[in-house]
Amino acid sequence: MADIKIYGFAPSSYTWSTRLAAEEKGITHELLPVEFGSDPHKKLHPFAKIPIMEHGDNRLYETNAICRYIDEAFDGPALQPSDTFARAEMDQWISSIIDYYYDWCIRRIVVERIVVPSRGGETDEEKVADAIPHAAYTMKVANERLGKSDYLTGNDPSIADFMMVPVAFYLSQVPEAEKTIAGNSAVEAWLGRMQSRPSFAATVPGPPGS
Ligand SMILES: N[C@@H](CCC(=O)N[C@@H](CS)C(=O)NCC(=O)O)C(=O)O
Repeated sequence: MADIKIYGFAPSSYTWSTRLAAEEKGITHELLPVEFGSDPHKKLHPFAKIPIMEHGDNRLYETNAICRYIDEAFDGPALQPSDTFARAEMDQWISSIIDYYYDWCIRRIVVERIVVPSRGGETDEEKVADAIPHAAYTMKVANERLGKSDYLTGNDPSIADFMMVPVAFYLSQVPEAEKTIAGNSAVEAWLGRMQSRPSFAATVPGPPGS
């Protein structure tokens, strides 16, 4: 039996981050699907989102809460810095990823470019074009930080890095990469480091529909 259950779908950015955290911690997880918006789903998550984690009788939603729980409930490598400032910086990055990076890079570009067409819809080109300078700016900010250390909060990866991986990886896969992430050498080097970790190979989702 796996150490924890994660309800979600492999391509979901937030689900992916929790799976990365589990792999990095060295625990096993079982990925279980949900029927979006169904009563069983709402029983697991009152706002009908993914991911949701179960560990015995403990059930949690919200990616940051899940990643922290994984880190603190199990033995294994620390996924959070011990230094007070670095820990606060991790919180700063997690909030920024959820509030700014996810919105500009994922919701307005990647979802429009990859998810919408994969479901038979049409990309809102205006929405994508409007988002490009904002997404480029988010990458510039990350690039400045990653120019100072190998990871977002120092010399070891933390939950902030595991939450940034889906954003940066998906953005690097769309044509808008050229105008947003490309040329940010520190982000590109960081993404290369993150992609070379076994946790990435163990969790990277296939193309849409696979
Ligand atoms: N604040 C939540 C956000 C979760 C979220 O938005 N998940 C997306 C998938 S990556 C989702 O459930 N989307 C489906 C929807 O919005 O209906 C978290 O941190 O876990």
